[in-house]
Amino acid sequence: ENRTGRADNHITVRGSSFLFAIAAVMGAAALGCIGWSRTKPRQQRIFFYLCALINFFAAIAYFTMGSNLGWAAIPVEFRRSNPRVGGATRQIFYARYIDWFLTTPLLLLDLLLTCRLPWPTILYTICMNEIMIVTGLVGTLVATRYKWGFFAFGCAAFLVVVYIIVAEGRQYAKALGADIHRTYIICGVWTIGLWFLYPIAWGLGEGGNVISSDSEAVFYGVLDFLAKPVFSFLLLWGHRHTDIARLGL
Ligand code: RET
Repeated sequence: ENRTGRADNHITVRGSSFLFAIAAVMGAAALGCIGWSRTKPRQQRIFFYLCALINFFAAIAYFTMGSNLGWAAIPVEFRRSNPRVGGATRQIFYARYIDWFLTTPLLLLDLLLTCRLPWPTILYTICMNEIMIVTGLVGTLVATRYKWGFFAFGCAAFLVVVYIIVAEGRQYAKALGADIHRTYIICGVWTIGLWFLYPIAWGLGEGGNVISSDSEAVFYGVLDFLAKPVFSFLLLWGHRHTDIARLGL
């Protein structure tokens, strides 16, 4: 049973309520970032504004998905191991990817401005990240097994992003003193640990059709909660004594 009464794989009313709950949390987090920013002079607010935008974008994306909008019915490839009969479709929320396209670069900016990487490296990392998101979107909309080709390109781009955060960023952060270094390590470990779970959710849900749409919604929802509001708090708390001028901003 689901909102549209279709038999195909689609979130239920409870799944929809979960999405609305996440939307509310994201909205509250965005307001929290704005409120907190007002304790600082305007020149010192860049991280607050980035985090507010990340959570505001996500609130709108989750409102969209909770409202049962921003999705397409994509045919599920028939496999002997898959009990679903031919002609079945799966609900694919492309709205997620509009959110991720806008918010993952902002999350990376939060992290890479913290370690003061040179701008060409930041630009390169963000473009690799966009390759990852767009190939994930294309892959999820493709009905045939070629989807896994796009997934592989996305994973390759993701590994470049991971390398820059783990290897290059860490070197730069170390030069900025103990406080900034610690903030970078905490937020970097948090990011890498969580971001690795997204392709797993993709493979089990949108890609492989192994878990239900409701389970996928909860999987991504919990990840997004940890990767956006909780990340924002860790980063802004870590920067509470940072003079932004030290980061060349
Ligand atoms: C996809 C599929 C293609 C391969 C890879 C992926 C990774 C996605 C990631 C998404 C992160 C999203 C965040 C959202 C905001 O909170 C696109 C699933 C590697 C890492 C952090």
